[in-house]
Amino acid sequence: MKEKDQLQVKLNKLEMERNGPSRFGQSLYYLSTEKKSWSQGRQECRNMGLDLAIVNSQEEQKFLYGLNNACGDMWIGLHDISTEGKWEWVDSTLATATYWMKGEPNDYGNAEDCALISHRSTDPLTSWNDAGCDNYSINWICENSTETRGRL
Ligand SMILES: [Ca+2]
Ligand SMILES: [Ca+2]
Ligand SMILES: [Ca+2]
Repeated sequence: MKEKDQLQVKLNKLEMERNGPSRFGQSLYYLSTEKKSWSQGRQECRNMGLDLAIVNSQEEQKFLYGLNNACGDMWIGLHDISTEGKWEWVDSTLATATYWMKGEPNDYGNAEDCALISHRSTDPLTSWNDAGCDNYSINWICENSTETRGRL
């Protein structure tokens, strides 16, 4: 990596740490201050040795919904990039419990493979939407779980 790129990675890290972390259960979460695509957001998490957030319980889902005071959309670590309609987490486990909004996931234009938490729904337990992974810029949530920390 070029020196300038490394500096940018460091800056982004500092920026995210300034905005967090928030704690819930055994995990720490960093809500981004910037808005980026799912793919870029995921890369930012990985630059911190983390990954996008994985929703393991209803309680965690409610907590994550409440993370963004500005009420914007937030990327989570869920996608159906490998097989259309097969939603998997960034740790390759299949999503069993899901919290989609009514009518979602709709794979609009056959081009929506990444999941976000939306505040268009007022119910945290029906607030997911699928959107394009590379052409929609919103906030994202990195999670530092005990599993991640075990790997570091
Ligand atoms: Ca989690
Ligand atoms: Ca899809
Ligand atoms: Ca959608």
